[in-house]
Amino acid sequence: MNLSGRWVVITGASSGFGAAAALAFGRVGCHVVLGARRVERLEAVAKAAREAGAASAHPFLLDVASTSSVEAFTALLRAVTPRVDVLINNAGGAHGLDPVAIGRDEDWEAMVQSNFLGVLRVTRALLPMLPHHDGAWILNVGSIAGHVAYEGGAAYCGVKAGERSITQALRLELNGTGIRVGSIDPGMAETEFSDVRFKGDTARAAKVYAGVEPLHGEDVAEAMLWMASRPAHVCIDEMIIKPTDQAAIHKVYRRG
Ligand code: NDP
Ligand code: 8X3
Repeated sequence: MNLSGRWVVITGASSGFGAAAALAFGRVGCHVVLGARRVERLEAVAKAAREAGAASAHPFLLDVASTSSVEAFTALLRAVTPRVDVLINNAGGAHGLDPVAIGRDEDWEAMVQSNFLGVLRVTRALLPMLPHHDGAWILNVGSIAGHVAYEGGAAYCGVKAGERSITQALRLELNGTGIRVGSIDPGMAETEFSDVRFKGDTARAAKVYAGVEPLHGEDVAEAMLWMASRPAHVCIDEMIIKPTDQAAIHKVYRRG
């Protein structure tokens, strides 16, 4: 379906997949509404989306870990549009790679708040704005970590597995409304993800991608755009997208 003129809300749009999605949906003439905590970064992404062809671009402060922030974001959103055609629940990430034995409460809590509760909060707030029977989409960003666990990933893998359950439950709850619900579950992608996970230790973050051609934000954004532009009767329930060098979560081919 033609997405030109449709309203797309993207959480976590200040970097990585979210920023790339703002440009991808902007390029096809959508209105994009962008949420994240770093507003200056959002403003730069919104400007780039306008230059790429967005019908309009709105950068609004959003902390998905706070119900009052989600409510304030929704009020700003309602001031620019009564409807949302595509909601991309992308905000999130990993904090730390510690085994459970030495895991830290603040890391676990941050991951639950953004990746899991954030999706519930934002979806609850925006659901009344999604039209029935007109090709609307809720697209949650999960991870291959939600399919297979790894050492040091108990909390992150757990919340991404939880995100899959939210997607599945929501699809059942919305059956009959015409609102589509799906998830995109990427593998290794070079964004700010590892910088955040390793708390600014850029050398450690760079090692994650050493010798590998990882996914880039644009690869995932293009897949999101493809999912959202299927005809209204087609729902892509789940898409796993990985670098060719990553055959499985534990099997990565490294050159040199
Ligand atoms: P980035 O770190 O580049 O982007 C994360 C985005 O989430 C930023 O825009 C950040 O904005 C936002 N964010 C984080 N916490 C909050 C919050 N509490 N409220 C609002 N926004 C928040 O990483 P990615 O683009 O890679 O990550 C996007 C999603 O993709 C995440 O859910 C991540 O778990 C998932 N993912 C990433 C993979 C990878 O290898 N990169 C693979 C599979 C899934 P700000 O800090 O400004 O608030
Ligand atoms: C991010 C991918 O494998 O680092 O969700 O968990 S992984």
